[in-house]
Amino acid sequence: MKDSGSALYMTNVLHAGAVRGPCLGNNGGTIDAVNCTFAGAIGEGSQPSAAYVQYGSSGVTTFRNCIVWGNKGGYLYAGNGGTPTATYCDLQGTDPDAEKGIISADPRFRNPSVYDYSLRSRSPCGNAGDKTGIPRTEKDIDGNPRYKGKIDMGCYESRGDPFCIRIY
Ligand SMILES: [Ca+2]
Repeated sequence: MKDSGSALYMTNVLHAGAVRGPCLGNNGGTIDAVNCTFAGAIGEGSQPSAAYVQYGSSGVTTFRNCIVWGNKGGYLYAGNGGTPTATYCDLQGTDPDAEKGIISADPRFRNPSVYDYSLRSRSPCGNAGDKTGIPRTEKDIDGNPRYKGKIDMGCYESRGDPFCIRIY
């Protein structure tokens, strides 16, 4: 997905398993990504297969409550100037920054091999998002309430692992 000059607001988007090019690119546009998950880009093709590519210095991109993890070609790539802004995100290959809510830890996806990027229990992304401006009625990508405890990073609000009983 590439923004060439327009304004794009995206929320609760799962971008998984891209085989060619970046998950998201910005060439002079304004992108606001909230509660999105960018994961599993395979990295074929000639373009940098990063999760995000900044093509020029004029584009403005902000990531908030997003997970960027497991993309073969890299993560947030600002090749031609301009730097995306990220707060309350889990970013692979980035130094954690507690002041900005940035972590860099395995998000504990449930089963990426079958494109299940929901969160397991004890995910570091659980309850780690920023609720500013997000309405109480907000739903996640599956239509489940976003406000379950504090809000999570990524497109899925975690519900915890299924309850299991071990029978001997
Ligand atoms: Ca939560």
